Amino acid sequence: ALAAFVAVRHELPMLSLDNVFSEEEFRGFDRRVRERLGEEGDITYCCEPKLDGVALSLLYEDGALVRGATRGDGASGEDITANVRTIASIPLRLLGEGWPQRLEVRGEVYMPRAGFEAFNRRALETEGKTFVNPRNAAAGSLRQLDSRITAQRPLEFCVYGAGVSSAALSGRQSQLLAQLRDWGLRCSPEVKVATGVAACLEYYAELLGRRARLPHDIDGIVFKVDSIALPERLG
Ligand code: D41
Repeated sequence: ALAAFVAVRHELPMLSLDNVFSEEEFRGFDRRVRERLGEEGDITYCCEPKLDGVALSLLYEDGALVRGATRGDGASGEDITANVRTIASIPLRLLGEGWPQRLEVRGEVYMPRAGFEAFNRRALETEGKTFVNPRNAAAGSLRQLDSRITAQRPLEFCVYGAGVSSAALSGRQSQLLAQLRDWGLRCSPEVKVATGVAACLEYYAELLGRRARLPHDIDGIVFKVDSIALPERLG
């Protein structure tokens, strides 16, 4: 067990997300995107469920996992490598070929509902206390100084993007996720590309209809301009 976690400064900040809470506000977001890009036509978005977990940075060197760190405040987090190494869906080595010598991926650690229910039942029997929700259970599980405890928790990981990379990656978010999947990282099966506001709203309605039946909690949907060069132009 560790005595404490060591602070990690993110080479590239882990940004946060903006919220919209209505169709009206989403249309406003899309309008601002088109205005700033000088785009008359429909914008293509990568639509992703917003997994309700804990954001994580994973650093791979020569294909080997060398560091796992929490997002923290976005500028710096904590080194939780030992805990991260116990999560089965996080590969210790990247698969396939062509990965950059140095590659940071970012994603969400979460506890699926079924695992949470089972874990909470056991926690009630053995310790007489439970976690309020899967998100708190995931966060508490990652905060363990003894990684043997983390190893017993039903945690899963889904990748949602890349950070630093020693080589250029795909210019589209959707293709980046497909590439990361080929390299052995799990990615949500619910990710879809949608062109224009109507298609985005359809994705939203469809996922909302299945929300209660998903294997994990979500606390929203993330719409990303699919062309990665464009968000950089958008600031
Ligand atoms: O599923 C998520 N929780 C999720 C979080 C996601 N699918 N995509 C995300 N994308 C980003 C950017 C666009 C900033 C790379 C995120 C987050 N950020 C995020 N998670 C926690 C803070 C920010």
